Amino acid sequence: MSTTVSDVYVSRTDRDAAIVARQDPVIYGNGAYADALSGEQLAAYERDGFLLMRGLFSPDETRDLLVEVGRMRADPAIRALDEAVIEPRGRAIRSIFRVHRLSGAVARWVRDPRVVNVARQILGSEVYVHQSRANLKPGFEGKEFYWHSDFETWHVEDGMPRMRALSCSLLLTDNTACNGPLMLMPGSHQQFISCRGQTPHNNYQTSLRQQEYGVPDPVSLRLLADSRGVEAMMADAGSVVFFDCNTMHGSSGNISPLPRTNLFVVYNSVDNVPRDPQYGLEPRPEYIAARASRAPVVPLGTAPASYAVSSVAGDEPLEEFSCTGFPR
Ligand code: 6CS
Ligand code: FE
Repeated sequence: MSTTVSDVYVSRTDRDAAIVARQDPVIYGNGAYADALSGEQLAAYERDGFLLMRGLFSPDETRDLLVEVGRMRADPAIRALDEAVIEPRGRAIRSIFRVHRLSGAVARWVRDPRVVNVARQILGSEVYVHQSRANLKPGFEGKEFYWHSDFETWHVEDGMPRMRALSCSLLLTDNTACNGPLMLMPGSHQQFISCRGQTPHNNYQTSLRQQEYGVPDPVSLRLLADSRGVEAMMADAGSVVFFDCNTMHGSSGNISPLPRTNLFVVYNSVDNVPRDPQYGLEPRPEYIAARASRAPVVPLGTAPASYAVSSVAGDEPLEEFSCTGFPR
């Protein structure tokens, strides 16, 4: 007799929105799988669903990675790739995905023990990169990222089984009150908002520019916000925000003259490997959700001496990115 495993986190149906209590731990194991965070930091992450670590990377390291993102932004070969997502209105690049495969410096950053060991400790296992991206949010043009749970998308559209993944966001520019800082709802990771509306095929072709499915309803958002408010991650460049895959977050548009450029890596537990997407959806492309390349991230023994591109020669072999019309 075939048994169908009922989905704990049903979403994207024609049923009304609903709020479901989280059925997964936040910290896996007892936080002893790696030794990166203190007991106090772990407790804060478990309570809030995120942790801000100010000044985790030095100004030099942060500047070198910002220069590297700027190089990718200016490279016509990269702009021609699907990995480069354009703003919904205008021509500026909104995000560059799979940056850990397009840049040796970023390939090194995702292995930096200051970030990957936090993920290994919280997720209680070895981890691999489910997704990486640079959200550029350029001055004047950077549009908002409306409220959402990443897990809601990764569960429905990528088939990620459980809440055993997290995002690590390195602020490459100061995130201020004026340039659209990342905002999170403390405690929201403990509730899963089931969203109404069936996902169209190839949804990613619009959702990465402006999300229209998997958008939580205002009543549910109000309930989460009324519970413990909203916190804006206003911090200097070099700071890092770790946030749980289900923490409700978003950011306003950037009409300031200054960019708000953040580098993201999504670490998923090797014990939480995505299956098929739900509802018969086609798997999203590799540059958005890793399927072929799920090798566990091997932490560097120590933090690199520098992230200046000249210093990271000899890194992991980067996949030759295929693009028409430009030399490899
Ligand atoms: O669909 C995704 O995977 C992406 N969408 C959002 C709004 N955040 C996570 C991720 O970059
Ligand atoms: Fe997100």
